[in-house]
Amino acid sequence: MSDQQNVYPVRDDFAANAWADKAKYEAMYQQSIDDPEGFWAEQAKRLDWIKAPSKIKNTSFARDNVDIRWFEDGLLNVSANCLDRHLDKRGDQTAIIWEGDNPDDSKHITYRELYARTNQLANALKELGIGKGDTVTLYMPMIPEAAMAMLACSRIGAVHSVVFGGFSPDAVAQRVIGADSKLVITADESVRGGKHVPLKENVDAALTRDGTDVCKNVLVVKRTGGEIDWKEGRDVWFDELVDKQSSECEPEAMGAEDPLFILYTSGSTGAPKGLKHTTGGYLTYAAMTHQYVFDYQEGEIYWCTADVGWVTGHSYIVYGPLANGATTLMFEGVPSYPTHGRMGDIVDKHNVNILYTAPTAVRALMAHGDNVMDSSKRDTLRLLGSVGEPINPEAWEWFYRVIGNEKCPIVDTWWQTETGGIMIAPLPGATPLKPGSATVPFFGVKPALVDNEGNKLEGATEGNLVILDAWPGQARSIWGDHERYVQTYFSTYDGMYFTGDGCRRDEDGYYWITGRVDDVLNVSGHRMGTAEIESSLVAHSAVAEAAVVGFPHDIKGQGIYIYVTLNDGIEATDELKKELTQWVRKDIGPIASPDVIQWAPGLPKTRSGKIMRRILRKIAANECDGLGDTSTLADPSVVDELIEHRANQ
Ligand code: 6R9
Repeated sequence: MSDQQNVYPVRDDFAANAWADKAKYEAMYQQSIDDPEGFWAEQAKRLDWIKAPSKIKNTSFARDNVDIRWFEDGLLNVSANCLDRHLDKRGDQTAIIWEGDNPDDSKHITYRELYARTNQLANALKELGIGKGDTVTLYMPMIPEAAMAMLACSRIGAVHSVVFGGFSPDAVAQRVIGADSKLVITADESVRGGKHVPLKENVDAALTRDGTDVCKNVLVVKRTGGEIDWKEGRDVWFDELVDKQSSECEPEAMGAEDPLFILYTSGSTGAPKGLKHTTGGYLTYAAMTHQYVFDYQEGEIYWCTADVGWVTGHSYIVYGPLANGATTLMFEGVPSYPTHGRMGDIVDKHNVNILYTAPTAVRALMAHGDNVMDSSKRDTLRLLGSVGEPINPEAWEWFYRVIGNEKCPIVDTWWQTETGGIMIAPLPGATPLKPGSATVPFFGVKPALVDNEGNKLEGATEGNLVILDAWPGQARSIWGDHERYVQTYFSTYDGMYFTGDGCRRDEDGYYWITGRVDDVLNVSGHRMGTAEIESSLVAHSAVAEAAVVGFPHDIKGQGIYIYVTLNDGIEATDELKKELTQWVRKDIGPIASPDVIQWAPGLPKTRSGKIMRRILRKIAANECDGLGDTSTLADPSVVDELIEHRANQ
């Protein structure tokens, strides 16, 4: 189908000036597969090592021995790679451009300033008793202090766990407990789209939960000056503690396989899992992908619109760009405030050259028509990027035409929290583009498609996307639960990393991600487990049972459709729907807000009691004709009932 459409050839100026043209991509890719040791030994030299690694790759995907190590005898420090080594050459260059929610608020922070403040903060962390191997939870707005906090942790060997600022107190509590965090760093409030979000209040609520007494201190950035409660002895003002510290802090020599951060993400079962990322391989991979995929050139202004609460913010706002000495833009607000032209206005204000954003943001703008960007020219843009979910060809074309003025290649980058960095994406000087395809694998990545039994499928075909061998950026484990890591990613198909995504490969070898094949939803690019939302709902006293599925949504990609069976004697009212919506928002966070709730007197189940989600997905998508075989259901009549009372979306 869609691969018959437009192909955008590589632009001549990119082929001539980019870090890689077609011949170079092919040669490097081949070498990375034939000789991963030699390839990655060379690439590791992009970092400053305290002790250079002599062992390069020591990895096993075998189900009974999943063990992944890169550069294991090397020593390095991440913050020194992102800061210290740039001081001589570009100390006065801007490292971070911060653009506030309010368009009148922005500032530039040079590498020298970022170095000094990060070191002060690192010393402050030490004063709070944080040292190598301790974990610190960050629950912060998109302000430079968030990047400083990540870097300061890495400087002293502490492990950060960033929790997205849109998550609820319960989610914060769960993650503080899961990571055993002695310290939370937050702000009084965050500001998004003119609205204040009470971060400190949420932390206060989180820390009343059982088990959170591991946390001894809360370090609070004053962002708005809004009123907050204060717990003497526990709470500390960021500026008060940091201002008085020395701006020199010796970087800790970390083993390449020491943990750098934990990042929680949703899976198909159970509570969110904390992926463990380590130091040397992660930084090598984040830096290399940032350079090649975005074709980052010295002095360019690079803007990734993600939040630091997600992996995209970790790898492509903070670590990749700063390791490369780039100027990275950090935006506090939302693309629709104060007007829908804001993204373009920011591009013009700061002369942005590279813009990396999400399909959901593109579709939201597209809904306002071609004139939505009229307040800006965007003629500094050179390259566009997309991440988080499949981009439909129509949104791709609009992104290309309206935002990029028909002159910027789009790199559609497929990757995951688990992969640490970009895995499948075009290189703008090497790869012809097909709208809707993430195209071809990055150096060192060996993708394959398998059927449900794990048989490898060749040629143009469709199947489950797996990766056959290790790459330096990949997560090493789930924090505190290696067995779950093995179960989740390596037990479905022995010897292969299973991504959870379905994928098609066309006759040119291009990969087209078709979406998750497990019970994970992707709503506006945010990953959510249906099981998480269901367990939240059944904790409500009115709910007997709940089933959650995704359905196609014009802007969000997927919306959340919920079937609820009420307890006997409970009346099904619109008020109750509102109450359940609030319940889920409060429990998980606003990103989990249901789009549709349908009352379901019964759910379609097999005779063994398994809910047939396939049928519920079809009904939610209004594809009631193609329900397939329902004869194995315990009570086929519930399906008719659900179709008849299908909720209007
Ligand atoms: C980086 C990030 C990962 C899931 C992934 C897939 C979807 C991400 C995509 C894409 C199609 C792309 N996904 N990028 N699907 N094309 N370019 O988003 O990480 O939050 O862990 O989500 O997102 O389904 O499995 P994460």
